[in-house]
Amino acid sequence: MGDMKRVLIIGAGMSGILAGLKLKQRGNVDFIIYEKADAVSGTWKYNRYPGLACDVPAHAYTFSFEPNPDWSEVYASGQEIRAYFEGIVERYGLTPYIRLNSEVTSCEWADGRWRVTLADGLVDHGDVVIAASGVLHHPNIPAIPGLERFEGDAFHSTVWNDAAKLDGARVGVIGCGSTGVQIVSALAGRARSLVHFCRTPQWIMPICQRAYSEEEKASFRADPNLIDAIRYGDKYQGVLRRFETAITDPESPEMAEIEQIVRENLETSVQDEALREKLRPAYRAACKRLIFSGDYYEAVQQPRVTVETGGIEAVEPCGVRMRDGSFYELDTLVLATGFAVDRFIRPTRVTGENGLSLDEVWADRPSAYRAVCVPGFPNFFMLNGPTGPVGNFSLIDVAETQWRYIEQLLELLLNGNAKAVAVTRAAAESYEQWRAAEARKTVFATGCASWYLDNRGVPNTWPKGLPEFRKSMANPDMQEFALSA
Ligand code: NA7
Repeated sequence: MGDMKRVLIIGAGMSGILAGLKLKQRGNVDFIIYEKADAVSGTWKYNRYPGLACDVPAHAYTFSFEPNPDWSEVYASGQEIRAYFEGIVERYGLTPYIRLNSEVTSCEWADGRWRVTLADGLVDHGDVVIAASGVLHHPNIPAIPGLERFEGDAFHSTVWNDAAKLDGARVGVIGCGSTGVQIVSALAGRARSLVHFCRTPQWIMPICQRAYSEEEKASFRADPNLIDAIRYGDKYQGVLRRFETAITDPESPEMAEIEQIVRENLETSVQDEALREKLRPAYRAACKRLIFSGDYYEAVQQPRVTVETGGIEAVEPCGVRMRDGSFYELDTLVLATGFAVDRFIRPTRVTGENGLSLDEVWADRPSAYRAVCVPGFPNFFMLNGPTGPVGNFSLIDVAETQWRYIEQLLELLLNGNAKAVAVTRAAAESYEQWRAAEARKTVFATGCASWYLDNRGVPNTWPKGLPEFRKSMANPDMQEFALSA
């Protein structure tokens, strides 16, 4: 008694909720979750665009310990995922531990503890900081000349403008990552005209989206093994294994199989030859994050939809001017232009030992030992931090694996066996050398631009599959950590 440790969690998205509920279950630890937004569930709270869904099957994009028999479709909508996380917060009694509208502006390691400051001036102290601030959070607003002079509504996909004209309007969508593809698929039947500005076309993996029937849901409820059979059964695991082999060995038969599926999808789904050639990517499948969609090709073949692969010259007050001089008059312009992917917890100022700031450590690019910790930053752990697995995997799975690893280090602190734990510089450097060398061999590095690549063009990702990830994260190697009593 009297020596209860305090853990400060940053972010009440999926990862922060996970950390909170695990600490609550452990008991005998004081913790709080600071959340910048006015509601929980992170990316699923911010993103509200039409067509938003997770491209990992719903029963696999679920906490392993909280299966959900009620998912209404094979691929859950963003709204339903948000409700799932809100339900978890409720059921685990986490609400009293979450402080909303609380942006953390700085974290400083001083006198063996973390001093955390919030935008509203509040100062808190804790023994441990868990940064669960998300991967794709800060919008990338493209530097297109004239954007600010557009007279209609122009907005990034993460700050959806509910007042914007869509139905019966002339809509443009810039960007054809997963976000742009989902938005275009959803708006195709609604807009008077829809232009998809698609600078670099994408390979599309077909999926079969469908609703679960009431009978199916009842059977999931009655027998959770049926849910496990979807998540852990041969079908989904087979798809995952094929993908993992393909990304780590671009010359494998598995990669050839994926290439054949996406090529066939293009050939058989798009009737018009000119459109088909426009939509044909000039790089390898899965080099950019594969897009999973069952309705995009159908959407772009609708009569009022145009795919524009030319370069944008400028945005003018009434629309978009192309480099070839052509002009699209628009009422609404959606920027599905992705994220500033090198930010992670920043702009929060994080200062570790000897006044070393995370900005200095990450001056070249963000990196982290096993994606969870940084040398010089004791008792500071990240969930879904830099260099973690990001390619078409369930980030819930990833966060759970990382949590089991972090938990073992945390336990040393919580039970008083150590006051501080930090990864050594040597361990972090040798890990990063191995990781970057392996990452160069993945399909992500075969010659396309994507948000996976760092500023050297090296994928900033875990370079293997999930089974290897779980194995490598099973137990911390304590020789790689420095403990202080
Ligand atoms: P992505 O996958 O980073 O896609 C961004 C898209 O925006 C991509 O098509 C870009 O084209 C395009 N883009 C960015 N800037 C411009 C400019 N200036 N002009 C034209 N086009 C531009 O982001 P998403 O939000 O779709 O998806 C991110 C992740 O969220 C996704 O992978 C899932 O993990 C969930 P480019 O390819 O660079 O030519």
